[in-house]
Amino acid sequence: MSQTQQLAVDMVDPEPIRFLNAEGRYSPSSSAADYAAELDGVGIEEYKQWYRDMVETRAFDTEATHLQRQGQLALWVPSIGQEGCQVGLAHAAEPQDHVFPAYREHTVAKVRGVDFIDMLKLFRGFSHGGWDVTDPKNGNFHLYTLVLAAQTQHASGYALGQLLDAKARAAAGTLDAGEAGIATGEATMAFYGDGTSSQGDANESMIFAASYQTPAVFVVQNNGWAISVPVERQSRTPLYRRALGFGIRAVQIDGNDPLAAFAVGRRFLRLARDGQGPGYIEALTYRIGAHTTSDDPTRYRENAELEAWRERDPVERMAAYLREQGVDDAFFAEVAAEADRKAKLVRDEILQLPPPDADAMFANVYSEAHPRIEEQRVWLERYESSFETNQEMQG
Ligand SMILES: Cc1ncc(C[n+]2csc(CCOP(=O)(O)OP(=O)(O)O)c2C)c(N)n1
Ligand SMILES: [Mg+2]
Repeated sequence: MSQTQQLAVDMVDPEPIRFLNAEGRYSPSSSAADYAAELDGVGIEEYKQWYRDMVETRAFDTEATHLQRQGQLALWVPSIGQEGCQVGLAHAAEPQDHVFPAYREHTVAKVRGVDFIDMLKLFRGFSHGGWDVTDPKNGNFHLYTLVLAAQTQHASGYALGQLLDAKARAAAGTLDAGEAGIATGEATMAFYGDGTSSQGDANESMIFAASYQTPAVFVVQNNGWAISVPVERQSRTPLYRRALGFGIRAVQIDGNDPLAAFAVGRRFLRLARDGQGPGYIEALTYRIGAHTTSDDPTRYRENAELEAWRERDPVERMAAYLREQGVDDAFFAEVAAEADRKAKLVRDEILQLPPPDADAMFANVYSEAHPRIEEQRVWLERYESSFETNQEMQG
């Protein structure tokens, strides 16, 4: 056995932090006790909203997959199965916090205020990003990033900026520096996947966060797979231990338990805002669907694994918890009907959107005119108009 394997075996991991068991019963793991107070003040209305967010996003997600299958989207990235950690973490964030997603964070996007229709625009090729990050309605939710780990650098840099701004305010005497560090009053959360944790960018981002003690919280949704590569091939240790190696506080949570995600997210974000440095949350979850609509997971994973995770579905778990609290059938029926209504609305709206102006793709490359880009624009214009000429000739 190599030394690396030996080290991995020697350290004992605490149980992942969990409040709801697989059946949705309140049954905290030993590691959860320290976080229970973070749920104080969260009442049944909040829990019902979390459930609604998950169900509406799932209905939208399913509709988006249908749209792709019907040729209306170029690609779709399903998030079914991962709504639990997303809903908890999204609600743990404060309005002033910033969120840098990968591409599968549809529940987080929804909670922060992004419209479903805007989430589809990118995948229909109708927009370079989908939504306006500077519009306050979109909750500081930055653009989806398909280049793995690029967003971890954006997030780490943004958090450094939050810290430097706070330092400048402290120097100007408008902010109390506090004893533990500089309280920024706002934090940055970066989402990425288990596979992405192997990228250099993700690791460099953690070095910056640790060295400068920035208010960054890294969230790794460990869904077991990077397309067809299992997480065991990516790492000889549980992923959260890597963050410990960088000197970042890190824990592992049950990623299908919205309560655990909320409690740990709330604590880590608050510590970050208070000047106590960065955090790292490894959420153990599973993607129930394909990696994207271009993938066929039956080629690389076992049905038994999928079924075992279906048993731990975050939406079902939350429903069971709500029922235990006395929430009745009428609520669940109303949520289901509203989710269907919104999914249908998105379908109708996306099909009616006018196609974008082709010039926009050239206009957005450089801030000023560029001869090569102009050459390409003219070429496309001529090419497009050649069809009109042909049609006229045929007519
Ligand atoms: C820099 C870069 N390399 C490779 C890819 C191709 N790619 C897209 S998704 C993916 C797997 C990512 O897995 P993970 O980080 O676990 O996220 P998940 O898709 O499971 O949410 C790969 C290799 C890419 N988009 N960007
Ligand atoms: Mg993954």
